[in-house]
Amino acid sequence: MGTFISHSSVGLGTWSGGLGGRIVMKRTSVPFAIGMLFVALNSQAVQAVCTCAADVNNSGILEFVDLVITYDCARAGLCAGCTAANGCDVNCDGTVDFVDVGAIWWQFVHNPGDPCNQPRGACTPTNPGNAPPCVVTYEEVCTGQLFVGTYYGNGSTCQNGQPQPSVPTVSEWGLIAMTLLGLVAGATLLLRLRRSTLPQ
Ligand SMILES: [Ca+2]
Ligand SMILES: [Ca+2]
Repeated sequence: MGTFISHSSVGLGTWSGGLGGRIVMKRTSVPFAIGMLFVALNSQAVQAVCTCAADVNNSGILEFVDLVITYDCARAGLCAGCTAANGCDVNCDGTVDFVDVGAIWWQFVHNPGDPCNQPRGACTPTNPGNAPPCVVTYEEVCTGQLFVGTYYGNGSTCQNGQPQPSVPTVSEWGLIAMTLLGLVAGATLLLRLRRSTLPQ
């Protein structure tokens, strides 16, 4: 089988070989490769910045109608009013949902902290009348005057219109398992000590 030799156009080194090929990296190209990696990572970091822009109708000010427009987009896909650069996807996660509504509300009432990164969970709204039976949003938005709903805890979700409790993460399961193992080990040790101190 013939040998294919390729020269990288960005100077990252030379790859040679057919199926049994090997990578040959010139020593002088290593710092350049590291530099390119930093450039790539930095450009990704710049792209990842989200301004959490709540002026979804691009009117120049944050107003209650921004909230209504985003609510209608999340509820019924009525998104014609979302004329900002990111539309109504305020938190830039690729979807328009009630967390975006929460992020607007957070700014509308001048709450401190990052409006796009607050804990969220399932909520069963009672207001407005056309609200879905279960939405995922921030607790304050859920229980406040916007949704006047019941909040089911951070990390809870909605499935088929019903709130679902939060499931512990892998690390939380690990902590639970370690605690149980520690309790069992402690009880075993106590039992052995008791037996050893009993008169024979
Ligand atoms: Ca606006
Ligand atoms: Ca979003």
